[in-house]
Amino acid sequence: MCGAYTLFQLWHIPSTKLLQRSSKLSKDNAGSFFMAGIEISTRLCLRREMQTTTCEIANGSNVPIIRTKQEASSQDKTSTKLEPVGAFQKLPMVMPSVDILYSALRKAKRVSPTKGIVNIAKRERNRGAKQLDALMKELTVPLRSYMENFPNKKYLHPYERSLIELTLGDGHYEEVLGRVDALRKKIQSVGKENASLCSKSLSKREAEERLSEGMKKLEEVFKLEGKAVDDLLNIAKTLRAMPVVDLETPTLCLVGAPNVGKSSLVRILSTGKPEVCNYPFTTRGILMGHIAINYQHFQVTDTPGLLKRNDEDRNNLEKLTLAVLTHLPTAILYVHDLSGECGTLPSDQFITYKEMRERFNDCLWLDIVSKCDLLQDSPVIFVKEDGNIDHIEVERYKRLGPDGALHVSVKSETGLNELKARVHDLLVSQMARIKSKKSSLEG
Ligand SMILES: Nc1nc2c(ncn2[C@@H]2O[C@H](COP(=O)(O)OP(=O)(O)OP(=O)(O)O)[C@@H](O)[C@H]2O)c(=O)[nH]1
Ligand SMILES: [Mg+2]
Repeated sequence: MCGAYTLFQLWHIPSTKLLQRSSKLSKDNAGSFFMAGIEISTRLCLRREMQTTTCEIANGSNVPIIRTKQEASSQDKTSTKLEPVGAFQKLPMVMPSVDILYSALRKAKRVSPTKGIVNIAKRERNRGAKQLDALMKELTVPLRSYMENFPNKKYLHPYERSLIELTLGDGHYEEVLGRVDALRKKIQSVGKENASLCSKSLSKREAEERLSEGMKKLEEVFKLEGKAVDDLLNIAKTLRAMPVVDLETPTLCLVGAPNVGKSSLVRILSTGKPEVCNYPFTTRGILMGHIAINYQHFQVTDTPGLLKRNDEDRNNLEKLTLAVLTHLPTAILYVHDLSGECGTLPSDQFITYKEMRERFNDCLWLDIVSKCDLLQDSPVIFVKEDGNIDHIEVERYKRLGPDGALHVSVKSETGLNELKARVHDLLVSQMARIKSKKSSLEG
């Protein structure tokens, strides 16, 4: 008997259904399954980073293509594999702009003039200049701290960099930080200008007027541009909510065309409960789950489906899948649906599969033909003598899937025990790879 802990972390375009589902990862996640004849009991693990979270994915085609093919797999996998991730969990807390403003106004108004100034006009202009200076500082200090503590995107792990681009939209992160900094500079200049004017007042009345005008101007500027701070707050919330990935923990990544049964298999392999529906792109983001077998910890990610098309035409959901494969040390469980149910022709699945296989050829890999309850028994392949090799390969694929693929069915439970056993082996091999990579880097 061995323990297994599983919990799922969702990261996807919000849908009410998913949000509801994602918020109740609770005791009903507990369960058990059999692997290679051994019963594996599953329990809930309450680690903070395994909590279910959601975030929005940017729409539109303005998001850059993730680096492609050899560039992606060779460079990123080798050079960045063990770089730290987790920058999103260290982001500073951002105060809503309205809170910054009202707290700054309150504090500034409490500032009294320097003691010992007897002349009333002098005292008043001293008070005015000091209050305007205080207001300027109270408004700019938090903004400066955000500028210093939000990481520069270019120093992030490439996986986190991709997440920023794909979830927020390309350039949005930098644009918002730029607006926050511009606001800081504007407040600084308006504050200095008005404090200086106030300090030159010739009478008490003039000093009072200049103080009041200065306060009003600073307030106006902050109100006008303060949305930048609120946008930054939303960015921080979104990024902080992203699933925490541990680069040293073996990860199984389920990949395949939309609607082929990836999430259904994830539900079998872990106690995570991603949504399963009979339409493409049900899974609208990366779902990060955890399994522990024999006291070993593994991560599982369910990903959006990949269609047969060029990278330039891929939507952000597909790009997320590629980002995971490109930047995380994953083993791949590639799911093929030959039943005709999923909406992508087997011949098209074959083309995408070949491309992915070539692109991520360093990854440990397991092929699964899903929904085998819908397939005819004992498929027979008739090969004509004059058949062209490519054609034979496709025909063979359409009936059997790739060589060595395991045929499984979630519905009839065919092949599931073998699948679990093979997944375990795969993840253990992935663990050995990670360890050897780590020791070669350390040595
Ligand atoms: N007959 C049969 N149907 C299955 C099997 N596995 C999954 N399905 C059905 O296939 C449909 C798609 O399943 P999902 O698990 O949501 O597929 P997916 O690949 O995660 O889909 P996307 O998230 O949209 O990419 C659902 O209607 C499932 O009930 C199976 O073994 N047999
Ligand atoms: Mg799915």
